[in-house]
Amino acid sequence: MKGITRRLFGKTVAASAAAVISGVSFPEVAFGQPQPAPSILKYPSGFLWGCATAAYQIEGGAREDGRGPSLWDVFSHTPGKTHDGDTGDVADDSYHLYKEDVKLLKALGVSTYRLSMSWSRIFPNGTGEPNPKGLDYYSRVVDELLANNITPYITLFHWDTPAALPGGWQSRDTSKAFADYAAYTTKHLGDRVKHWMTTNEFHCFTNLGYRDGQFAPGLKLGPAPVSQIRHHAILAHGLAVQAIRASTPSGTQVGLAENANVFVPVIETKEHIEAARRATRLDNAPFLTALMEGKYIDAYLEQEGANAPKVEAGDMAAIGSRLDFVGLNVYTPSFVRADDSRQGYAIVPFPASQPKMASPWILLAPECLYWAVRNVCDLWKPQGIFITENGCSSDDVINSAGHIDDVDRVMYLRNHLTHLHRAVSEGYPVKGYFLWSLMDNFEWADGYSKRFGIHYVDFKTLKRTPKLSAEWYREAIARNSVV
Ligand code: GBH
Repeated sequence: MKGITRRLFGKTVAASAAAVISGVSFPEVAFGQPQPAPSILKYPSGFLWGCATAAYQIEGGAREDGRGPSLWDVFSHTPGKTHDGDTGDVADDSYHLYKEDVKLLKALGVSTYRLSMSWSRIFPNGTGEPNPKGLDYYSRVVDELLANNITPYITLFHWDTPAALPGGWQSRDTSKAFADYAAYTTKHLGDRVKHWMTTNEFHCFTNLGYRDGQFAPGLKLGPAPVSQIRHHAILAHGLAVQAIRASTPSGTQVGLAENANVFVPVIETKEHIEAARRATRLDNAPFLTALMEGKYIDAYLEQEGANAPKVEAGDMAAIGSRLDFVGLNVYTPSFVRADDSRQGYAIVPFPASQPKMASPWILLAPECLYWAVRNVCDLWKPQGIFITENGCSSDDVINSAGHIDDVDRVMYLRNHLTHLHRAVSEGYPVKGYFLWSLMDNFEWADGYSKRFGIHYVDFKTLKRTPKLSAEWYREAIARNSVV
């Protein structure tokens, strides 16, 4: 403001603003007066609030009561694969401390909890003889949740493939073994558990595990085997949906948790909105699109050419099995614009200045929660949508008063829930929201270096401490509203 005093500057701005708004009438706002509660950001009654976790990330007890090793045990014990060689051997020790975790949930006031089960706890060899002690653990967790009025939503597979299965997802037999595991487990818990998710995030355990080598089992295979692996993964889902329906009472709800790529139109015009929809369909072609349409779309088959998956009779019908809900794990989107290329859209890269959370891949763009819902609903009209994961890492520190004031996580959550509210208020069938995560845990290849919890975990003592974000979430849940 060189050469212009602040007072003068203020006057200039006021004058030009007055010129711009002359002839336009604004509603009267009583500045400085207490405003009514923002009822506009209230969620509908019956909206389900929850938290999410995954077995290998929280349980520990890796060698207890007959649990067999999973590919993540093998991978994390291989030098150089995870941050500092961290493993899930102990993690949050929820295998022993689950009652404490249910208390945390209870204190938040959530009505639901999304957890996953370790396949190799229940079938130590992936197939064959079940291990009753494994199932028993989950039965106790379920009872503890129900006794506290918290509805369990269970994911059958969150990446911890039993290590004993030959070839892992390279083998079609793994899809069948998964369906058997799904049948057995849901048959035994189906009297109390009414909501099941087959798998979590196809991209991560297929592409990242077998193509990029970043996740277990750490392989770098070529395009043809990888597209076959992706096929086995969605086939496993489809066969499991059928197995669950055959093994559980009617009324049981079946879905999955998928990190479909989310596209946000650069500007909300018809052409860019259509571009976002096209991108959603094409970019998710091997996974969600195949599930929702019961086929691989032509553009994907063309793109894969000779590497396209080998599909057997009946596969696509199983893959396209009707779902009761689609769960979406949403963290960050891509921005997209319409163009005159063959595919009809172009991704607009993030500028270097796009804000990020503590993990470099979590670029902040809270519109993603609205567009995740809208793109999927406009394309495929699912019966119900859950946000099965949303949250962020933050560089949490315990201050001298012993508090963790994660105002950045609160910002992230508040903004995402504001955009989700828009989807709800426009009538999209969003039934609930699961915050990732209940507590800090084993963050896969990042080990314990990234914290996603709304409860802080001291990994030496395993003590859980609510962060500011936990207090905030409790308040939002109590008021059923963005706060
Ligand atoms: C979800 O994955 C998982 O379901 C959950 O288990 C996990 O804890 C949570 O999100 C937080 O990560 O390092 O740039 O190569 C989200 C999908 C896929 C995002 C792998 C991070 C690595 C990006 N993740 N990706 S990079």
